[in-house]
Amino acid sequence: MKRALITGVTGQDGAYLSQLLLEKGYEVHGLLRRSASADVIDARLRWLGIASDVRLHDGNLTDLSSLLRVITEVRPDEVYNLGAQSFVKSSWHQPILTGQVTAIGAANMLEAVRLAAPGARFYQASSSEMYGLIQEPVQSETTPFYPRSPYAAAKLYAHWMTINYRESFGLHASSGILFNHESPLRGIEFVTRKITDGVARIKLGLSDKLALGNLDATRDWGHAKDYVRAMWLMLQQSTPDDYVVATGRTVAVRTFCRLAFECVDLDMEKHVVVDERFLRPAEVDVLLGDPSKAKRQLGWEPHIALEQLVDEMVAADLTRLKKLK
Ligand code: NAP
Ligand code: F7E
Repeated sequence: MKRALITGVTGQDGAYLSQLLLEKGYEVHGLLRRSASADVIDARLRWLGIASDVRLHDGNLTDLSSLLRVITEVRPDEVYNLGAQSFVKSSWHQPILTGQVTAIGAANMLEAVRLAAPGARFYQASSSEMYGLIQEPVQSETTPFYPRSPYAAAKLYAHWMTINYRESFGLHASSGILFNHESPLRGIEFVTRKITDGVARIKLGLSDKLALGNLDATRDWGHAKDYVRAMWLMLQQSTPDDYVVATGRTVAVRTFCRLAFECVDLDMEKHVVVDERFLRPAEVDVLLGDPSKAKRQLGWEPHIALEQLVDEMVAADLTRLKKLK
């Protein structure tokens, strides 16, 4: 039985990846940072019905000693580094913390793997945010990076450290440059979930307005379930490498919003207001990924279309909120 260790196991991707690996017969271990809300921290794992199947270990990405202890205890075959301060907007409010967790945290994981489990395969959660002020209209593995936030700068450091550890120490370290991916388990602060939650509230009469920021930004949005499969495929290759994971279609926030309102037969124009508080100091206007390398080498392609994703998210938020009513 293969053993996997996942950092960020309580997040959106950590939950879906745990589910996928359990289905494949893995023993799944997760790093859990201490929280004052221990009773709700595993909500996503519970939502998927797998909380009791994932073995949780107390540790923190900023504490190398804890990572060394956990890796020594678990002796993983595969390590997925998904833990991060992942909200771009917060990275301007907490730039140093973002660097400590998202950048140095990845370096800590690479060091812990190099010292305690050098034969393990390593996955780094890189991000399309690294392209930032895009240098090519369609972004691939060869497109130059131009980070536009403390988050993106931190991810870029972690990305290059992953490549460096592969080249310097021969670690089987791969990095997935994942474009935005969403699901009913997406954090409520991200725009897609904020929209589907807002639409459900308006439909149920709990609210009348939805305040958003830049409606013109466009993103290449996929489903998290499809994207965790790409992570796993990367670690099944004999040679480590870097891959773009995307759908190849980009739509504006406004379009996502319109689709969500259409799911419940409402007109977004009557409910959406623009609030400057949700604008960013520097914006990433457009992202559009070219997943052809992942398709060619991993045999990966997305199965869930944007319209299906929006439907699923709106339906899940309606169900959640009806229970609270
Ligand atoms: P998420 O839902 O925000 O989850 C982040 C996870 O990191 C949570 O489990 C969080 O734990 C954990 N974490 C934060 N600080 C930590 C620390 N100091 N020590 C240990 N764990 C810590 O993110 P996601 O959407 O699943 O994304 C997974 C990864 O992919 C992240 O690295 C993200 O930056 C990256 N990524 C995401 C996307 C996307 O569109 N979703 C695209 C590209 C890359 P708590 O539950 O305790 O907060
Ligand atoms: O913003 C615009 C906002 O916060 C998307 C993370 O998973 O994907 C995510 O980062 C767009 C931006 O995600 C609101 O200005 C408008 O242009 O959902 P988001 P993100 O910043 O793209 C990447 C790939 C990651 O790696 C990150 O970890 O939507 N927008 N109005 C808004 N965004 C938010 N959050 N809230 C609004 O009200």
